Amino acid sequence: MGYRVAVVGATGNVGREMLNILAERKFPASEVIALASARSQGQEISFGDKRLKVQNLEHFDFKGVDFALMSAGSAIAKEYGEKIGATGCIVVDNSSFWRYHADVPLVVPEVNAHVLDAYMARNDRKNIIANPNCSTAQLVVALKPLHDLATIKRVVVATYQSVSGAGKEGVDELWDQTKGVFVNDKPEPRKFSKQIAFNVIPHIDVFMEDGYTKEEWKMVAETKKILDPKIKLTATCVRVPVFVGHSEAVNLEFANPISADEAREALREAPGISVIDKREAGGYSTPVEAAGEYDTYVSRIREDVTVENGLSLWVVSDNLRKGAALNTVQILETLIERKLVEKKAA
Ligand code: A2P
Ligand code: 11C
Repeated sequence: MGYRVAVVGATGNVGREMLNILAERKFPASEVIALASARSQGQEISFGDKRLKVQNLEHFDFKGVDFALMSAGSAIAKEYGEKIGATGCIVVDNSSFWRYHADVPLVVPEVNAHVLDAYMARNDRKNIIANPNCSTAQLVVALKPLHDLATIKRVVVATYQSVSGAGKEGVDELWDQTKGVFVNDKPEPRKFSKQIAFNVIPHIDVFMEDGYTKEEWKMVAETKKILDPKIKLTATCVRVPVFVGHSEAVNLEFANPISADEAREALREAPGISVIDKREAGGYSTPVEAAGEYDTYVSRIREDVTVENGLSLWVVSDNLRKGAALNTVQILETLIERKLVEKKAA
């Protein structure tokens, strides 16, 4: 017998990718259940070579379900997270709702899998584990081996984030506007605040009082929680007309000396990373190559001589995979590998 796994938000960009990844990685599931809103009830979606009929979350009973992978936004995470967890089902939630709760672990397995041991040993746990924001996940995967080597003091990052980060509506808007430009019938912005086709927008999520956006704030708070609270980080998050794959230009200041060669070597050895770094035309990664892949790609590794112990790099990953669905499935795999869960149906 395998595990019973429910995907909440199965019709969304990330939910569909969760189903793909469960199938691709042959997750040991005896049953996979697709859940979404009443709007999608009865719709059929693909899971490997099978079709699953979407069920309504509102009427679903989680008793006997081992894992709930949630990607249906913060409101659903708030309404259902604790209720599902109370049935004994382990919830891995991809929204931002639970991430900053002190008693909910925020996990990127390559970086802080160990926090799951302490969490799963607690009797008072909510059974909720949070998945980070996509732009943070790929960043901390790349930072971890460098932090271990020379201790990162400060990070300055500019992101180039694809429209799939904004869900199905974001993808549709780029597609419709791009086609519209050529027939002189450009739809008005809906999901984004300005035209996204053939443009870039320095605004993701809502504005905060200090002038940063919430997306930028998330990168600060989540890097501290996952990697090290002492790291200082400042971010500028930008939406670009790319369907899948977030890119990041990262500048780092370390406490100790580190050369580009040492950094490249450490990154090559680290889990979840591919180094693509030839100093020639095309010798770097872009979202087109990263889309559909598991790894975080690191390129353009070079010393920054304008600060003591400085490095610059370019980091690209599939935001729906490492940034969301893959990381979620890796959390389940880690729980199983570390023998932190038992099958309910066993
Ligand atoms: P639905 O397609 O039925 O609206 P995305 O982030 O790509 O926009 O996807 C959001 C996901 O969250 C979709 O699967 C969506 O289902 C789901 N969702 C939204 N609202 C609810 C709800 N009230 N109950 C269950 N699922 C929901
Ligand atoms: C984006 N990073 O690209 C966002 C999407 O907190 O999980 C994910 C938002 C989040 O728009």
